[in-house]
Amino acid sequence: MSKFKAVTVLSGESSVSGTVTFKQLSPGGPVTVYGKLRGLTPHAKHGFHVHQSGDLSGGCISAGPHYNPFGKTHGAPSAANRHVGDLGNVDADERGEADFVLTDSLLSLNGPTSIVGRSVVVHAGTDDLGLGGNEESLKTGNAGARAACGVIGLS
Ligand SMILES: [Cu+2]
Ligand SMILES: [Zn+2]
Repeated sequence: MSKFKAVTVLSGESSVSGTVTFKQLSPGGPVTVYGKLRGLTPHAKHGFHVHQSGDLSGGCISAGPHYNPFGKTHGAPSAANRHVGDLGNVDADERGEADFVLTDSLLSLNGPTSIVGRSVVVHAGTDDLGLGGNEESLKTGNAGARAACGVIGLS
């Protein structure tokens, strides 16, 4: 059986940092995402996405747009119309920390739409999941500044 594992270490021009681990037990199977983040705004939801590029040479902005190999509009992880990179929001607790596990069926760590070598971005604001009623909502979810980012590397 093939297993795929990848890790991202996040940092940026903010207090936000942490690690995100991805595991996929079979080539076409779902990906489980384990995250531990700190330095977030307490009791806030923060947009959480896979962005297209693993080039962070100019900071998190260099990661480009949400990873979108199928040319869809932005949406919730559960929506039919979503970017592959759309993982919704993470919930920060009263200490500004988020410790979460989620499973996603569109992400892959292998094949033509692999996310390995791309980036994870955590935003300062909340992702409106494409329901904001304006053009930007269908591109970025209006999640605001890029608080921290990191490249997804094979583990
Ligand atoms: Cu993002
Ligand atoms: Zn998106």
